[in-house]
Amino acid sequence: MLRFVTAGESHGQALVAWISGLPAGVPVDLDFVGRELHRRQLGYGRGGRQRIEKDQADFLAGVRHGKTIGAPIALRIENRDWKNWEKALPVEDSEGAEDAQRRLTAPRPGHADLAGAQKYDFHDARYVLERASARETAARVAAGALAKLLLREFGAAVLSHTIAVGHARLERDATWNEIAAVCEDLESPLRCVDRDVEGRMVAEVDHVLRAGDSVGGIFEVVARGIPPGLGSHVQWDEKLDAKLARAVMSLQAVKAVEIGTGIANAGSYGSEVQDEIRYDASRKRFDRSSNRAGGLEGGITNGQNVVIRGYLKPISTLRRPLLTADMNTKEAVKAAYERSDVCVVPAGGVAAEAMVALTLAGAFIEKFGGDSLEEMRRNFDGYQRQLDNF
Ligand code: EPS
Repeated sequence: MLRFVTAGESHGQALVAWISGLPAGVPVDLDFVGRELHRRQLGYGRGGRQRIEKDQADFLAGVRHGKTIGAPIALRIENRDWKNWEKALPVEDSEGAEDAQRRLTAPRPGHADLAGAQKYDFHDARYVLERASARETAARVAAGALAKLLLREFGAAVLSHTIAVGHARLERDATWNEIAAVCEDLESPLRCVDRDVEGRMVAEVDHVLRAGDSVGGIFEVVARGIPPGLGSHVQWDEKLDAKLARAVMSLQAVKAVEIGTGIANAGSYGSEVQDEIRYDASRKRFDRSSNRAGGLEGGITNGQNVVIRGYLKPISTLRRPLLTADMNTKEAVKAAYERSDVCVVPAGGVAAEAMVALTLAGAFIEKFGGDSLEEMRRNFDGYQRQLDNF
């Protein structure tokens, strides 16, 4: 079973990820991991923090001579900003340390601040926001890069692009080649495949920057090369669409998840929604005339691209803050403002790629599992023969 967890506060020493269940023998391309981390840091509308950080994963365990060894993998991503926070977030308490604390007692509507403080009985949201921060997604992206490297061995890839920022929205489908090209283009401001639409997205970000506001949007993750038969229809917690929805929903600020064109489908007739089946004799594979199901039927992959969208609410930190109630005085005050991003849709997409890749890699391991990559490959090849002869 593929498992991973993270640790780390946004302004603590480092983020840490622990990943277990990858087979031995998966080549670990460190440049690829670094590039994935870099991609997550990009995007128009990010705050000043990205000029401080240059995320890099240091592998501490589980990778030797450039390959996984089947043992748990541990990695660490340094927070360069820590040096500015050592006094505010010291590990050991000391005389006078209280004065250096950067307390936050005016909880931001929409943030974990108040609910988290109540839950843990803190009268200051600092420890809550430090862990709730989307900085944590850097650790997920490093773990996700390992999942992508496993998927790559089986000819599968996971990418994403931006569908909407605020009111600016891409109203057409994007091809895989377009998505691949925009993912390659690290200069693209918002990773949208259409330059005109992207221009309108940039204008949305400019507008909120001026107004002291923030903006959300929609990203779409597409996984290609996924064989039919991953996941299962037999039990609720084995359904792969449910696992993917949970994985993407777990990302900070994601408030809705859509598989394929699920939202539009709910308002359409069956004949307009279902993807007709045909047989491609040259590939010896069944195929579809369209992919509104987003590659999943009954909780099982059907061999089409897996398509999953995440809907991000606007960031809850606002330069022109909303009203709130102080946690201690209970007085009506303006919500706290800290340096922040105003738009994170492209970064959210990269983090979602990682979550989708980890979920799909988990499904691959469940179906084709083995202790080594070669054992897994034998199982995969045997299944391909089963499909050839179906
Ligand atoms: C975040 C607030 C900002 C973001 C941060 C997430 O951090 P800071 O307060 O240090 O400027 O930049 O995201 C990252 C640091 C990152 O690498 O994604 C928040 O409150 O969630």
